[in-house]
Amino acid sequence: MKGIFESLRKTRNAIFGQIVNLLGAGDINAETWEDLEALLIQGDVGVETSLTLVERLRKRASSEGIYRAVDLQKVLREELYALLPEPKPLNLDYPLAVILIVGVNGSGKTTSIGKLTAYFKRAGRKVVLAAADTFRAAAMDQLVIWGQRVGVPVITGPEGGDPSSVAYDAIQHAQAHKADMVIVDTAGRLHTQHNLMAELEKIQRVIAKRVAWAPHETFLVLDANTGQNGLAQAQQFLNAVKVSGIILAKLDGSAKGGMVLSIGHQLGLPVRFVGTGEHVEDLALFDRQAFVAGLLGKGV
Ligand SMILES: Nc1nc2c(ncn2[C@@H]2O[C@H](COP(=O)(O)OP(=O)(O)OP(=O)(O)O)[C@@H](O)[C@H]2O)c(=O)[nH]1
Ligand SMILES: [Mg+2]
Repeated sequence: MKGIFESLRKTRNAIFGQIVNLLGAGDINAETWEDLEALLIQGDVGVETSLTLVERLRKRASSEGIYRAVDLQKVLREELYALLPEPKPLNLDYPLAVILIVGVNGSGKTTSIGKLTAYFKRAGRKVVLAAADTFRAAAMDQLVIWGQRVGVPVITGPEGGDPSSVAYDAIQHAQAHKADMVIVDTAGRLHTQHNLMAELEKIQRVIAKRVAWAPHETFLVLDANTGQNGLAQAQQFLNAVKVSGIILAKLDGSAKGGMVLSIGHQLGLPVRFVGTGEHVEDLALFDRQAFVAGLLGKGV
């Protein structure tokens, strides 16, 4: 089982290690700020967030009389941490909690659901899965396999059937069997597929009719390899459904972990979990301190 620190190895080696080196020696000058800004942007932190960060560092350097680059390292660590929204507890404390999972094709939705199910089962919850990706029979089969692996029931429907009715059936099954959590898988879609986006809204509406305040959490799964493009995708999903948090899948293979900073700063969304590999246990609850340590390395 890999943790956040290890999963950020590529991100750390690619860009953030260079940032730490840049702040390794010498006095701060105009070039330091320019190089820092360029490296942050290269590190998929996003232009807006990178500019904000550099501005905050400049202000602090000037107000605190910092002139040695090495003394900026600690300030950088603090400001990276401050960019991440303070996590509130997950909103799942209900007799029947419903989680809706959305995202583009192949982002890692179904795999993340398998891992999430194991995570919540360990926490003592009784989970039912809804295979509301009725687009492809293979997609439902994939979730059924995860259900068997983790040992929870999976409710499916006919191929090409209405995904909302699968969500509806899963909630009914959960109510009848005294389960306390339903996780709904959906078909991957692009924001340009308006009918599919409308379908998501419908699933959300049907769930809301069956269970008060549901879906209690709606997680958008982003592939960590998409970097800043993932943010543009996210914006479109936010227009269709009430996304409450991000699952950042495939962080282990990505050098673009810096995108987490702009997810928090530009979208105002918390990253809740990160995918750290392909196995059932490869899911880490997001932790701000571990994340910043993972970016900068243990020496900072
Ligand atoms: N290394 C790594 N691979 C992952 C992770 N999460 C998912 N994958 C892989 O990514 C691929 C796609 O994952 P799926 O879970 O099928 O993605 P999906 O979003 O359900 O895809 P569609 O249903 O087709 O939209 C699979 O090969 C997974 O094994 C992760 O955290 N790390
Ligand atoms: Mg899937």
